Amino acid sequence: MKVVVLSGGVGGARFLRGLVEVVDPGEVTVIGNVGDDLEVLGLHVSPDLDSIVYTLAGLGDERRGWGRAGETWNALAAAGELGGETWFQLGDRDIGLHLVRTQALGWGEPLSAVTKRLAAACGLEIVLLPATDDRLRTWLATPAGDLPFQTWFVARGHRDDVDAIRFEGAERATAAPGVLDALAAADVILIAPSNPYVSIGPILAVSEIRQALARRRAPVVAVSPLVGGRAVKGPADRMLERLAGGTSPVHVAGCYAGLVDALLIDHADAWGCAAVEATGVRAVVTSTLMTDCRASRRLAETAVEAVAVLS
Ligand code: FO1
Repeated sequence: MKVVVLSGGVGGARFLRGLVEVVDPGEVTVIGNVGDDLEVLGLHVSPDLDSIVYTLAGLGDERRGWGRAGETWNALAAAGELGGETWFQLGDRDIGLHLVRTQALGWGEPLSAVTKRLAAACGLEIVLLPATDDRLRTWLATPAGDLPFQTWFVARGHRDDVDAIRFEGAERATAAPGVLDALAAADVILIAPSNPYVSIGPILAVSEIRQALARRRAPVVAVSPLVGGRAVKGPADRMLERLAGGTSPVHVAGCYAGLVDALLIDHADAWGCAAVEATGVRAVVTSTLMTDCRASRRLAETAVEAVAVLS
């Protein structure tokens, strides 16, 4: 069964870790968010792609959910002593990856090609594709002004309310090689339990990808990132409240209007099923909290099995 997953970073990576235990990883293609990418200390960082690589390779820091386990921070400390920026924490081992990527991009290799090499070098069996090779960056309009994604998320701890989201470069961006073919060949398309606005939003902002989903042949199953109307981690609940008017399952489904056939929601949100189903989207109630690998596997299994209730 060919499975395509649209994914952000930390939550998406945890979901994928379960998925590769229930389906053949060789049949899985992941389309990753690049709206969070940034240049820091001259290095090109792709946080969401890297969270996926590190998590699936067993190299990731479990507690943080980003970066590598057993990390040291000498290069960053030295940069700081020399007046360099340290607000975005790059560990020594992590920097190794960014050096390889930045050099390759510098000599003209597309992000998709270097991502393929990095994923293979880390032993990944899945295909990992950035949504686009073009420059696409997420910006947030806040009461404090327009902020680039990582300034809002990391430097300011996503404390600013978000009034609007903009994806710089999206209007010209085309899908990375392999993305549209994977979507066309998929037996099922999954949307990971990632933030619909800033993790999945940038992927859907690439019009070729949105159109491919709108005209899908395969069923699309999304997993809500909320449990009891609250985000497990990050600002998804606050964003939904402000931008969609609420944090119930139907507000999550509304972010994917016309693009999904089923939405997996947590038991704690089961009361919201009827409103979701009234929009023509099947609601499947399950445990969505990925507390450990077993929970991730069960969630992925339920997502894949949800296809059966759709046919
Ligand atoms: N998140 C933080 O909250 N603080 C950091 O200093 C930070 C550094 C960082 C370095 C590399 C990387 O791959 C991810 C990093 N993240 C950090 C996580 C990342 O910014 C976010 O989790 C994602 O962009 C949101 O999906």
